[in-house]
Amino acid sequence: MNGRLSSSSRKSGIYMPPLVKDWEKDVVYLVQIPRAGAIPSVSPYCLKLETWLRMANIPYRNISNEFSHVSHKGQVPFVELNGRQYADTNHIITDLTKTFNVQLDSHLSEKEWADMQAYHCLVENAILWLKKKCDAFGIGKDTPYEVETVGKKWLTALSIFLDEKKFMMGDTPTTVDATTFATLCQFYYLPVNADLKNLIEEKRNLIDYIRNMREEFWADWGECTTTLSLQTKPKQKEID
Ligand SMILES: N[C@@H](CCC(=O)N[C@@H](CS)C(=O)NCC(=O)O)C(=O)O
Repeated sequence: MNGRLSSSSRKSGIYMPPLVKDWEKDVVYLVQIPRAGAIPSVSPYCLKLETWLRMANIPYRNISNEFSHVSHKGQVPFVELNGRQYADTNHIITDLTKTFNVQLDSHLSEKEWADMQAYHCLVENAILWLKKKCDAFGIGKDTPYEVETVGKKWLTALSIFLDEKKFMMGDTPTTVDATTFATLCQFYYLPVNADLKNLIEEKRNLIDYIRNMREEFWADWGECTTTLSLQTKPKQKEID
């Protein structure tokens, strides 16, 4: 981010009566569900977007949706910027990348960029589908065994792709890391499925990856999951 806002993208987002009435110019207000005890957010999308804002070094403030406020698309998280509302994490990331001239992915070659898109789809569409299936065990058509088998295959693919790299695309974090981290955390820190958690524990590189991302972007993890405050900042490195 170079701190200079692009004038063309100032007009994106849609006008909705803002939740934050006394908003400050060029500050992103991230509206998300309240904090939880084991993980900063039990919503993978909220954790993904907050992680991305930290990675992109964009000035933001958290606002609790108090389990009631939702975007014009009926979902959380959403953001407000300069009195306008932006919904859906992928669209928000695209818009804020332009608006704040974020350079997170700009070092990638075309081929790396294409790989990043493919892995983004694996993580967001496939693995998050998996979480929904796990949450709905006994309701859907797939048996727990079938869902776990698919899940193990995908998590193994992720581990093989990650290999010895610190972040998904190498030494430098990119957008796909926000999604990957937020998704892995759901399986690792929440009681979603014991077998899938065990698989993550067996794959040392997935554990190291979670640890690297926490160290890099969530040094206040312990503080925010203890105090449940939405206002903590990653001031100093802290890991347990
Ligand atoms: N594609 C959306 C998905 C967001 C989403 O599904 N959020 C959940 C909370 S984790 C939600 O608001 N669900 C309510 C609904 O979809 O009606 C995004 O990336 O922001």
